[in-house]
Amino acid sequence: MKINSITIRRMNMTMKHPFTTSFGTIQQKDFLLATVTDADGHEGWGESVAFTAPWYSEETTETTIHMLRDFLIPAVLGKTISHPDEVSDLFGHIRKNNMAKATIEGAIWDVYAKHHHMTLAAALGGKRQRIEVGISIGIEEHVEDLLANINGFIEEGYKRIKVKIKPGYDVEVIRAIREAYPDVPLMADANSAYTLDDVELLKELDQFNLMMIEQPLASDDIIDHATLQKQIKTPICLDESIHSLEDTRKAIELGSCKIINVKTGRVGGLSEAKKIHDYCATKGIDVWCGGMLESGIGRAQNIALTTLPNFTLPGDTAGSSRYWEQDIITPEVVANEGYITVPTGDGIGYIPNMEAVERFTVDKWVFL
Ligand code: OSB
Ligand code: MG
Repeated sequence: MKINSITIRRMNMTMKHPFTTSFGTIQQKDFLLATVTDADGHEGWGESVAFTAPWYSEETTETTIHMLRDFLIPAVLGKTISHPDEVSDLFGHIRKNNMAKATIEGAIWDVYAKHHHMTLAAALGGKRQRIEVGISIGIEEHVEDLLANINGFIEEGYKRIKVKIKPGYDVEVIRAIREAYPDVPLMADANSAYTLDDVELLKELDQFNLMMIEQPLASDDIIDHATLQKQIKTPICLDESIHSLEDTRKAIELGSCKIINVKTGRVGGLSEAKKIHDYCATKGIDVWCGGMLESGIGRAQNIALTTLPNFTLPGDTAGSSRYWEQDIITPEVVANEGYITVPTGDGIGYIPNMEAVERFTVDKWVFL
């Protein structure tokens, strides 16, 4: 399969509702789409999950443009590859910048699957025909608004609720949710907002039977998380700290977590995500697929990844309507009673809605 052309689009889409985490609020999504074509005219799509500002990780929309234009696209354009796993070798001389790498690698996986007339899910080795998903709910200034949001999503059929916490918005908020919903599968994501000085407070969360607490401590830490895990019953799930299979191995060996949130962008692509999935399966560590408020293209990739067998816990891939008035794929992603049906068309299985894609495009570069 020869990589014939790559198109990068800078997109600007407005989310229906602002989404607030401990690191800030996002409503305007400024991100990139990559389209890769092979010599037979198959077209694969990928999405960059970097945000405008380096809040979640060090990458931004601007750094991904720089990396793609000056390093990553030149490394693959015109090359012939037989399998997407080879892309990481072509990128081998480029350190980190995982979200930029995953943008191209995801598009190459999609072309590869289309080239072989199979679904991306099947190309990855996934077998599920539907995946179980939960919902990630942002911080609200008033707990009544949070409870109203939770209620709305439970009525829509979502069965696992994730809420964001931060210092000053934690134990009492979780207590209020548990009083209203004693049995709902519930978890909390701190996005690195605490330190080991907060151990007593984090221990208080043990009483609420949470499925897990996601990334309580520093975004680059696996040592303090191991110390914390020894002192709390709630399983720790790592998100920000895990960038590779090697990070995963070290975190598991240290006892830093019992669960891993796999995000393709954070780990540099679907091939690395699959390796992490496979390794965790051998270690009895559950994984689930995280989200980055993606458009339908990134969501489609997440759905395909989640068909792998060790994605045993519901992910954050909610339906399109949770984020957008109009998504950029046809059909849109629909979550029904907490399940998404895996599409059966070739590649990502959803068709980019070019009218919508063009409408949200603010810049475009074609590399031949
Ligand atoms: O930490 O998982 C996270 C959104 C933006 C940045 C980081 C995170 C999130 C989410 C939302 O939790 C996931 C989604 O709905 O796509
Ligand atoms: Mg997270």
